[in-house]
Amino acid sequence: MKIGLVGYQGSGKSTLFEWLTTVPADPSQAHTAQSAMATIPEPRVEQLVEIYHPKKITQAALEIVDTPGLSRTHEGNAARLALIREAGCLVLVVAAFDDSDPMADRRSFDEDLMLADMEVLSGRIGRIEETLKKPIPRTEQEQLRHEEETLNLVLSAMEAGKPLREADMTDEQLKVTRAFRLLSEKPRMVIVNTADDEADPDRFTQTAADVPVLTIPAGLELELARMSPDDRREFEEEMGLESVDRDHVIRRLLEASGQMLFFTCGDREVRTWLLARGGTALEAADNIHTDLARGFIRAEVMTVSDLVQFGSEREVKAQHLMRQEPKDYVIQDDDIVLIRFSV
Ligand SMILES: Nc1nc2c(ncn2[C@@H]2O[C@H](COP(=O)(O)OP(=O)(O)O)[C@@H](O)[C@H]2O)c(=O)[nH]1
Ligand SMILES: [Mg+2]
Repeated sequence: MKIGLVGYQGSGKSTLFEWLTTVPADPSQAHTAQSAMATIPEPRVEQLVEIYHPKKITQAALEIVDTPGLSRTHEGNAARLALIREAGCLVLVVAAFDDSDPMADRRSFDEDLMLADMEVLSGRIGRIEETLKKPIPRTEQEQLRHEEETLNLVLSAMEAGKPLREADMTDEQLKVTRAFRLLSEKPRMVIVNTADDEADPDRFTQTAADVPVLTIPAGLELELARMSPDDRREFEEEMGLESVDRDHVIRRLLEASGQMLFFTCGDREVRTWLLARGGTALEAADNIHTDLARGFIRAEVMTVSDLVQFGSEREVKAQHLMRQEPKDYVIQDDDIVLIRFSV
C-alpha cells in the first residue's frame, strides 16, 4: 500500500519525504509521484536475532509517495488528484510556518478531495441514467438501479459535508463505491509542519479528534538529520532542542494506514512482514508467497514475548504455547508465524 504525502504546494511534502526516506526529492519528478521506501523500525527484531542468530535480517518497509501539491486555484488539479488516488493512505501535510493557516488549509483540502469525489460519483450516475434509457436486459437494469441508489446515498452524504469514511455504510454499499477509489474514503492522517521556533506545537493537535495529528518542524528535522551525530548533539544542546523521533513517526504511519507487522523466524532469516490489520493466516501466507497460500495446511503460531520468556522454540513447544491455527485465524500483534503447506 502506498502512503501518499498530500497537500497544497509548498506545505513541506518534499521536505518530509526526504526526512522519512532519506531519499532527496528529485525536482525532475515534481510533476509525477516520486516514491521511496522507509524501513519500519521494530525493536522486537533485535530480540529475535539474539535467539536465532540468522544469516539474514529483512525488515518490512512502507512505500512513501511524494505527490505533487494541489493548487489553491484548482488549475491543473485533475492530473494531481489522479496521482493521489493511487495511494492507499493519505497523509495531509499542512504548513504552520510564515503566514499560513493550517486549520483553514485542512478544511479546504478536505473539501477539494470531497468535490473531486462528488464529480466522480455524479459522472457515474449520469452515465447510469443514460444506459437505463436504452433497452437492456432486466438483470442488468436491476443491478444499475441498485448501484445508482447507493451512489446517490453517498453523494447526498457528501453534499451534507460528510465524507464516506464517516458515513454509515453497509458492507454491500461499500463494495459498490470501492471501485471508485474515492479520496475521502481513504485512511487519513495529518502532519502539521511547524515553524522551527514554534513554542506551542500542541495547539495544533488538540482540535481534531477524527484523524491522528502529528506536529513536525520538517525543515529543522531534515537539517538535523543531515548533520553528523556529533554536530547534531552539539546543535541540539546549544538550541535546547529535542528532535522528533523518526522511528515513532513511521510507526504512526503504519498504524494510520490500517496495517500491522508479523514475524517469521529461522536460522536462515528473521523477517517482518506487512499485513492489513485484521488479516488472516491465509492472507499472511499469501503475503509471503502465493504458493504458501495455495498449498496452505495450517499456521504454527507463537508470540515473541513467549519466545523471549522461554528462550527457545523447543521450550515454547514444551509449554504448549505453540498453537496450530487454521486459514481464518486472525493474526495478532506479536505473532511469529510458520506456514505449513503442501506443493
Ligand atoms: N520555515 C519553514 N519552511 C519550510 C519548512 N518546511 C519546508 N519549508 C520551506 O517551504 C518550501 C516548500 O517546501 P517543500 O518541501 O518543497 O514543499 P512541497 O511543495 O509541499 O513539496 C521550501 O522552500 C522549504 O524550504 C518548515 O518547517 N519551516
Ligand atoms: Mg514538493
